[in-house]
Amino acid sequence: MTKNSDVLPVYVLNGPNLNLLGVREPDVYGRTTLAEIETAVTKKAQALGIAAIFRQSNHEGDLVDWIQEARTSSSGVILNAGAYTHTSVAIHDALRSLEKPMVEVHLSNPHNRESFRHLSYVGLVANGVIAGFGANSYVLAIEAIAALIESNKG
Ligand code: CA2
Repeated sequence: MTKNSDVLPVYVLNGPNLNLLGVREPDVYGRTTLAEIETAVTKKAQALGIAAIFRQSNHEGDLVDWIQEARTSSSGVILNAGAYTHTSVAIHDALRSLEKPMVEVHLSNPHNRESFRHLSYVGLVANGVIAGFGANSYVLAIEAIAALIESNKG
C-alpha cells in the first residue's frame, strides 16, 4: 500500500486552452472546469495515498520545463498536452528522458475526431492512454498511475 510519506507527488500537467474548460465548447469538452477536475484528482489521489501537483500552461516550454522537473521531483506524470499532443517533438523528447511512469490523458477520444488528432507524440512514449471519459479520464488516470507506481516499488 502506498503512503504519502514514502512517495513523491504525481505531476498532473495540462497544456494549451485547457484553462477554458467549462467555459467554451461544452458539447466537446463538457461543463466541468479545470479547477473542478483538480479538486476531483486531489481527492482521488489522497484516497490512494499519493499527492498530486496540478498545473496548466498555454506555453510548450513550460510543459518541457515541468517534465524535466518531474524527473527528480515526482513519482510519475499524468499529461494532457492538449493540441501539443499532436505536434510537439520537444515534449516527446522531454518525456523520453523522464524515466518515471507516465499516463497520457484526454477528455475527448482523439481517435473518433479529425485525422490530425490521431497521431500522438505523447502516446509514443506513454505507459498507457486514457481518453474519451470527460473529466473522469483524469480520475481513471490517477488510479492507473498509482498502480504503476505501486508495481514499480521494491
Ligand atoms: O480531449 C482532450 O483532452 C484534448 O487533449 C483537448 C485538446 C485537443 O487539441 C486534443 O486533440 C484533445 C484541446 C484542448 C482545448 O480545450 C478547450 C476547452 C474549452 C474550450 C476550448 C478549448
